[in-house]
Amino acid sequence: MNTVYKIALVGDTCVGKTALMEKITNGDFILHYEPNNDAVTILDVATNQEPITFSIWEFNTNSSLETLQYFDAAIIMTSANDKKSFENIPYWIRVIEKNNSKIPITVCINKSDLKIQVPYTLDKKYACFSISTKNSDNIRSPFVYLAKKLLNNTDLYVY
Ligand SMILES: Nc1nc2c(ncn2[C@@H]2O[C@H](COP(=O)(O)OP(=O)(O)O)[C@@H](O)[C@H]2O)c(=O)[nH]1
Ligand SMILES: [Mg+2]
Repeated sequence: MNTVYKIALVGDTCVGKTALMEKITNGDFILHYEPNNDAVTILDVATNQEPITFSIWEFNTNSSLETLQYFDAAIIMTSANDKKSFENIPYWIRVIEKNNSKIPITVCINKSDLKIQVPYTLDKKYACFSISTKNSDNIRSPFVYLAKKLLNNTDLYVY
């Protein structure tokens, strides 16, 4: 059995968390907005070290933040056209680190297809990826980064 790593996908509403999960599981891109309850997506990742499984939990406004203590990693998502979603990055970092100080965190700036740049300076210790779920641009990168971190192997190759 693959080792399963639990990943928390957090961020403001409407940044594209569900859209990314849908894209990953079946390649569809949802155009309309549907608020959803916690949803879990399973992603099997083949690597040159060992196959692993990510169990990705999308957090919404009702999610218990204390459950973050049971996670192995976190993705904070923002949206390129939503200034507030950037202003909330420090809040998410605080909440994650309060509950689980050691897990790897990555920031994902979604909707890069909109060609908008919100000026924001992120602490260098957090990896940051600009992605477009809509165009599938760079959507593997946060997961490859987390796989490398979790398997503690910077040379890890993800197929
Ligand atoms: N232009 C653009 N729109 C996106 C992208 N990803 C998601 N959206 C749109 O953003 C809205 C909110 O997406 P959703 O996944 O429901 O957000 P969530 O609340 O974070 O789960 C939807 O209308 C999506 O179609 C993207 O990469 N580019
Ligand atoms: Mg959602």
